[in-house]
Amino acid sequence: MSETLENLSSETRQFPPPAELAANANVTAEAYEQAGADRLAFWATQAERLVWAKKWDQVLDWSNPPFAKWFVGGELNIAYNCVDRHVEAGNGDKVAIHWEGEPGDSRTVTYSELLTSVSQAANTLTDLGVVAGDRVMIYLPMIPEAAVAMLACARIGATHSVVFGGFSVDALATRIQDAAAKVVITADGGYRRGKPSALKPTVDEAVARTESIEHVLVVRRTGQDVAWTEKDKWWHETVEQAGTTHDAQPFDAEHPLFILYTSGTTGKPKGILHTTGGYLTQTSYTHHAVFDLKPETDVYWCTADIGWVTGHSYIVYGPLSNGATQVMYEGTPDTPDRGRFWQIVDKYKVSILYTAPTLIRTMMKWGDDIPAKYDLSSLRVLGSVGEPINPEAWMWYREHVGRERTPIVDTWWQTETGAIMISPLPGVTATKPGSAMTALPGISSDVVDDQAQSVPDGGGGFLVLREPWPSMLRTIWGDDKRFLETYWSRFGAGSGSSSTEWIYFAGDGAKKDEDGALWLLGRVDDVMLVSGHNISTTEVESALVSHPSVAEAAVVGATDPTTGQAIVAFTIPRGNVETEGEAGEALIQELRNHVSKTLGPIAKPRQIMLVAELPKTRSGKIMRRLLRDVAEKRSLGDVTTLQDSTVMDLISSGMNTAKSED
Ligand code: 6R9
Repeated sequence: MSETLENLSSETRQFPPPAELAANANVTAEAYEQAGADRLAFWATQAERLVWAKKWDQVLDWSNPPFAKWFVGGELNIAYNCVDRHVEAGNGDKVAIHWEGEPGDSRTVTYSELLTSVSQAANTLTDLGVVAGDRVMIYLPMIPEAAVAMLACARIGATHSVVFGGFSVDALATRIQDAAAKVVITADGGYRRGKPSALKPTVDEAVARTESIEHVLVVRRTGQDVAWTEKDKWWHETVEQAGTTHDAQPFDAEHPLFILYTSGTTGKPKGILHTTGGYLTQTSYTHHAVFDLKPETDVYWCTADIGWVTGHSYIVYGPLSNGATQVMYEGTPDTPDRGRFWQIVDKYKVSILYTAPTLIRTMMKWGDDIPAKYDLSSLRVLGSVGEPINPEAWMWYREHVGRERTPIVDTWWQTETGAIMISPLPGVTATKPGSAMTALPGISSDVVDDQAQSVPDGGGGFLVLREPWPSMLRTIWGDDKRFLETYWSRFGAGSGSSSTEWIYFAGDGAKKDEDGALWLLGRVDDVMLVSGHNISTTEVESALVSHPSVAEAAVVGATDPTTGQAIVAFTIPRGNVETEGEAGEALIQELRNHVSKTLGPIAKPRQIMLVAELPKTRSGKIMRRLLRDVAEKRSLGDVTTLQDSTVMDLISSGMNTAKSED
């Protein structure tokens, strides 16, 4: 029993899908039945969304688990599916990308123009000696060239590896080395927080430190000065001068499409490898199903960076394979002011918005009056991804952005899963604030105890996937053993048990509520063991965020002489809340009591710190590991993936002067 997670919170609010959306939904409840009756036939039907140069012989080869092959024998070209076929269908003049630069400049890219650019970039890469199977690093700001570069690689069968613009020399060099990449595509810089922010110097240093790079292609975005080496070529002097047609060749369904590095908890980053046919099938289907995309009328906007898997699957491959019109934004949400996101929604009449809980909580902190100033009536579906969304953040999103009309899809997935796995369907599911609800059709997820037994409704434990899925990672680049150990060795056949079932363990904790709906509870590494109870960070954080004075909270377990671990909370107050002196002390006491009342005395934080910011990764995930270091007064571990390194100095100095509560 002590191995499963406590279920402390309960939620009774529920929102049925809007009638009109349900009546016209792309996907209905029937999909669950079809997939339930024959999962592989269901995925074969979804694969028909794509154009295949050669049809597959077998949907799934799972004879050598955990190494899956999907659509065996099939051949297709990804770029053809994302670009050419829409032009051939007569939609060349349709806008693919409404691009908005941070300083307010903008560009419109139609599908025909995208085809020209992708063809030119494919021709240039070929001229530079890049052939199918080679690796190309992409280190770019959020500009249309980022999508063009990815599609050009896919078009010629080169494997791309995108690294967040703004990652350090170290992070970039390690990734170049691990992938043994031949070319880097970068820019002079990009705009962030109202200023040009250089990228090229990082590339120069990383290239100098590594052996494999032969050429560096440089997009001119900011016009800032750059140092030049004999490996460098301007994008506008090569790609933009290259031949405008390119004949796309088909590749095997299992041809490597991209490597995306995730930091992992320790040591060397893991190169997550995705391949062609299964990946595009599932990203295309889920984008159509989960967002109910109507390509003729919708304007879709995913606010992610392309350096995150969300940018790969739901800016580039999913939306473009579906012929969507989308918005792409270069900069930060508070440049020139805190209304920027809503101004963009209003300007382009965005109808589907996909963003992250970190942004929603930031907007909550900034105040309700900001979105209230804009016309957001074009919105019809809202999505969330990246972290558990606290019920109160969900309600805020519904009320102040969706204006109580639009459904919210909370989508759970990972770099490793490649595409959305658990989510409501906007025309089918009655949603509960804070719950990702159920696995999508064709996906089998479960919550199990440490013996791999399904927990009953009302119970918590480990989130696992019981059947392979089309967009699953195929391995860790160059390290099959680590792939097996990291994802397949905790439960089932890969754990050395007598089971023959291969079970993928995602690293997340979850619970099933009384109705069987799924609630994600954060990474199991973050679970706190307090007086023999396994308490999830998410539940305590959500209890804090449910207090009207709190915008955001991060909770960690710190060693405690009496309880084993004690709960330490870092809390960001909402904009209008008084936190100085006695008011701050009183708020802290009130918050401790609030958590105790909401979840029970076992979850009462020992200590609460009021802070202005939390340490986050570039994709907005809270780095609890660093907060644990602070709470236990250790020196900080690896900070290379931290978005803003000054945040930790502020929090640490606050911690050293704070006194412990009882
Ligand atoms: C797409 C993405 C994966 C981890 C995942 C989980 C967390 C993502 C979530 C969520 C709760 C959601 N996560 N979506 N937790 N609810 N809707 O984020 O990929 O960057 O690899 O992170 O993010 O912990 O395991 P990635």
